[in-house]
Amino acid sequence: MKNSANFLKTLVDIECVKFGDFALKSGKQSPIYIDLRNIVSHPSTLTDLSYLFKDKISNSIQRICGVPYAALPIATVVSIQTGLPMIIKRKEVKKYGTKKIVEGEYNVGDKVLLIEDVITSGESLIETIKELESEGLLIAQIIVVLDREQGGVKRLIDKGYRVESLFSISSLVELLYKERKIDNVIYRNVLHFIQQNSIIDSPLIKPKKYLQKTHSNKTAERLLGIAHRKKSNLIASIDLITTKDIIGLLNEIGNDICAAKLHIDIISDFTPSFIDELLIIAKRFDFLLIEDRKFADIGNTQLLQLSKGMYAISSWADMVTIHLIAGESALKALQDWDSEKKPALIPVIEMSSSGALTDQDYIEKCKKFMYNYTDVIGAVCQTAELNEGFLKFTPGVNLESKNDDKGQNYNSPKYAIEELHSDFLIIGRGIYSANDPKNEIGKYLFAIRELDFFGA
Ligand code: 5BU
Repeated sequence: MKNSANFLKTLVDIECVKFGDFALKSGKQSPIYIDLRNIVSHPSTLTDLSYLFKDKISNSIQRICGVPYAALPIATVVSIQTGLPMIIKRKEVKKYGTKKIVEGEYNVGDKVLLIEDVITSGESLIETIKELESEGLLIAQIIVVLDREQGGVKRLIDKGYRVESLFSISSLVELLYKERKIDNVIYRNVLHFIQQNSIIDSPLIKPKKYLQKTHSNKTAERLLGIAHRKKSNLIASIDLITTKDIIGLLNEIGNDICAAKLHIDIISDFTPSFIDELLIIAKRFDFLLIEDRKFADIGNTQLLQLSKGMYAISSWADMVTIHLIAGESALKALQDWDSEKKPALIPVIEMSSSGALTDQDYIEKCKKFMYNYTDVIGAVCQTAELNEGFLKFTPGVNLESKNDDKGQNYNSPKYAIEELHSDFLIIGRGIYSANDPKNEIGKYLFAIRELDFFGA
């Protein structure tokens, strides 16, 4: 049996760890490359690795499972070394026969050790955990071979799991440096890279330039402040039709959003007390409220719709959407309204639906006058570029980017931010229709943080 130092040196020898200048999928350059899959061709190294696992395994473990595919051989060897039976989680459910997702023998309630080769964001582990848990298995322990130190371990610990790693990238390079396998330039480069790329809670995260927008409108300022604090420019569109579902979802994802957007008139069991509940939750989780009413009438009617009726929108909404179809006079009426409680205005100047009539000509007409009104903080749009300081809100965002069958067009968060230069992403079904909205919103947060949206 070899010790940890020898094991790590062997990883370099068998090219599971390489140093140089590598292009990552994200487009970034990395001074270190890690791929433990090659280990299967080196049975003695695989055996050494299984010894490193042995001491760490809790006595209560009843089953071992590896995250497919890379960790499957590792789990197999650990199973042989420890005598603990293994189960396999399939990557895809079989289309015929048993349609099982988990192969092997197990009982509901069995305590499972989950093994992963490398952890970055923790995404594939979370996916596996979800599926094992839905089979009634308990994830009692998670051991990963190498932690890239980019937030994945913390994310899982925050979710309440017991997670350990055999090595972290910094412990790996420290050891290799001590053993003179790498020089101090590589050593420093890798440490610098880890610091720069830590996704979650990095003390190095700086606000991105266009979120440093200062805005004279108080509501815009508050929205920007929340987005900075939470490192989230996500606005959840809560298009649910019962108050219970809305409150339930906001309790789940409230920490991850800077604002919630509602269509108050689709709620089937609305009572004014729902607004009280909504305001308490918004305060507790620190997010703002947008009513997506899309006012589109003459000034006088808009004012009545905004402030009267059972929804009394202006009494609770921080922002409202409006169409500018009625022209400047209707916008002026809202601006001139003298009221203590007045939502900020977000004109819709371009829509996400197929065949929308909001063409370039319309957009330009809107832009001609909307900037003159201090209640206007930005606009809902897709491709339109806004004047400096105005906030761009973009709906039609979905990680799956598959359009729906009712004319909605979707872009990925990456596209919305990098190509459309959106400041705030509005996501509806992508989050509220997910089986696990909390987990799903984590993917959106990961996507935007990976883009350096809030990074240096
Ligand atoms: P979705 O489930 O992510 O497709 O929901 C999008 C939300 O944004 C939904 O409430 C729409 O009413 C809203 N929306 C939009 O999709 N496209 C637009 O151009 C405008 C609003 Br304006």
